[in-house]
Amino acid sequence: MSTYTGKDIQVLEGLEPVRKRPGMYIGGTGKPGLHHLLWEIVDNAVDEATNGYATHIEVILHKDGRSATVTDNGRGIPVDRHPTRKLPTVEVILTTLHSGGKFDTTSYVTSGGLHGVGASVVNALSEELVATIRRDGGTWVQRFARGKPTTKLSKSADGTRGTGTSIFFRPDPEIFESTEFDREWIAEQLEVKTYLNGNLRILFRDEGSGSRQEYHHEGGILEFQQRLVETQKVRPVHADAFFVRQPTLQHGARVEVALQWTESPRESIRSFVNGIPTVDGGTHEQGLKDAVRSAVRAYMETHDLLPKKLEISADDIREGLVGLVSLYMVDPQFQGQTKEKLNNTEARAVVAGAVRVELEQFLNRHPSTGEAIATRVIQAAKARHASRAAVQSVRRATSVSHRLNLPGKLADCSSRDPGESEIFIVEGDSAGGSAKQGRDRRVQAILPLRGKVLNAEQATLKKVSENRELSNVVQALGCGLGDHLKLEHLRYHKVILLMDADSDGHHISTLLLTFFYRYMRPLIDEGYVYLAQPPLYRIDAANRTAWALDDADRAKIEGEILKKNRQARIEVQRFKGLGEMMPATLWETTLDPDRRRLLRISVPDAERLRTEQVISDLMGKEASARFDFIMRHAADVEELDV
Ligand code: 1YM
Repeated sequence: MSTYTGKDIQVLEGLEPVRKRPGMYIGGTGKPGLHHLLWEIVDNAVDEATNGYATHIEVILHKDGRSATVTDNGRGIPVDRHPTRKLPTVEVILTTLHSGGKFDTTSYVTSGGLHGVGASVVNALSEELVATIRRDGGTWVQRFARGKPTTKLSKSADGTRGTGTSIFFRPDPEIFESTEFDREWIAEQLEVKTYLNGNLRILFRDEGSGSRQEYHHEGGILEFQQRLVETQKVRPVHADAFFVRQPTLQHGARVEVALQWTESPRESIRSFVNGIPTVDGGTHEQGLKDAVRSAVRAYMETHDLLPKKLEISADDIREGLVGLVSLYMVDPQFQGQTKEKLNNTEARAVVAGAVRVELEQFLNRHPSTGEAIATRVIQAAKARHASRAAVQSVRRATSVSHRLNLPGKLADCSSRDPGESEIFIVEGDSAGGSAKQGRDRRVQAILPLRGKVLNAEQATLKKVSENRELSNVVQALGCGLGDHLKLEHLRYHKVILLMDADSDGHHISTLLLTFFYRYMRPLIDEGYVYLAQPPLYRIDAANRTAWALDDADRAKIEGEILKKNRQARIEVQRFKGLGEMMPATLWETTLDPDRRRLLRISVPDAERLRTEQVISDLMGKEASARFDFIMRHAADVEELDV
């Protein structure tokens, strides 16, 4: 292992460009950009650990929730004088862009490309940063503000034991939309790091809540794989997962893969390069897919398990697969908007080569597993053929004669202009009745739902199209679904879910949102989907009537009334359901565009991946988890006065 000294550094430029165009360096100035700062510093500490110099990492989220300290017990960033800059090396590292031996692949092997640039970018975008280094028997401290040193590097203590680096930073509110960190996200990402580096220990302390959590997963990605299968509540079709670790490959690469087929109707592959998630996949993921396709196909051919008349696609082979691939390589190149897609062409063959033969041998050595997987693949292929037929029938129903095929229960509006038209999807016939009478017929359509809404998360497209309630929704909206969705055929630009404010209502909303998310995603992306907010209470006092959405709202309104008149007689009526509300009341509180409040459902880009996770984690088999989901996520929804 070569060692690092000041002379390895290539000096490029100052930090002004980072503050001028932060997006170029961290992808954006929203929540992911903010957290990117933390990942950069953590990755430097993790690098020090994976290179064998550090064993412990501590991450502290400070009480303000807007600043953090990351500490490792590695060698400590060098404090010697930089030969050309006549400054301490640590100062050069923190104040110049692209500085650092990490680009010189001989001195640093495992850092994640873009992420190696890190520390100076974090410094540039922090209101304050303090580097504390223990090294050569002393403790050195230097402070910075917005990338510029505010003190010189000075020795603050002698006779220090041990070595290590500690970086405190507080992101700059002038740069970021918000500087508040998300503790759950941080905890989750730190834990993932420990799955990817089985030897690593990370201690996470949240001073806000006083909680401490140590992450350490010796089982590595195999353990991660099992955990994913458990949290997604999908049933595996074979007991033991496939696992392979190839520590020495061409191009200095090493790879680890874990795979398990499940009953889930979708595949879920997560990929990582040098311990960093590659959200958009890339060549390594492609290599894994190549290997899976050819190994499973070869196995099925050898054992004569391929049905004669059934055509089997690569997607069929991966249906239900929960897989992980973690690649370590020198000089990874990333592409795409957020630089989260691996681009190195050699990675495809490296990963495919590391997995293909091993996987085929695994199948041959475990015949019951091999057969279970083959059965799963055949089932997927059959379901695909059946669902293609189903989609075609839905398509016929929605496109050919648009108007003639509207569901019988729909009370349509008279306008034909989708831009001004709204559809309320209402739970139950009696609420539907009130809504039909109370609405503005010109632009408001009502579709009552009666039967059970299917949980789309667990169902195939065929099942979905057989569910009467969902197919009524699809027909009423008129735009088709899945790959065949045509937004220009959507008949209403506001699709509003109107449900009771109780747990049954939340449940139905959740099921419908899951369905939209999985099968009609563009509706959510375009901001066409809303939740109506019917009141829970009617409050009467002194000839005036007010409506409260929930208990907090009720307390607030009562407080206001009592402030005006301490003797006021207040009468409160709790609605048991929308069905018992008079049509006029429903209009006044919930339907009238001038007075109602709607929540628009949105999934910001950055949240997309996590939403994906939350949906599959929580929409699994357990009913109670589903309630949880909507209760917590109601707060994520953007509030609009429409
Ligand atoms: C809390 C963050 O940055 N630790 C850390 C960083 C470095 C070293 C040790 C280090 C590296 C080398 C030699 C070498 C460095 N990173 C860079 C740069 N923790 C944290 N711990 N001696 C110490 O690379 O050979 C330079 S030193 F610039 F590359 F990022």
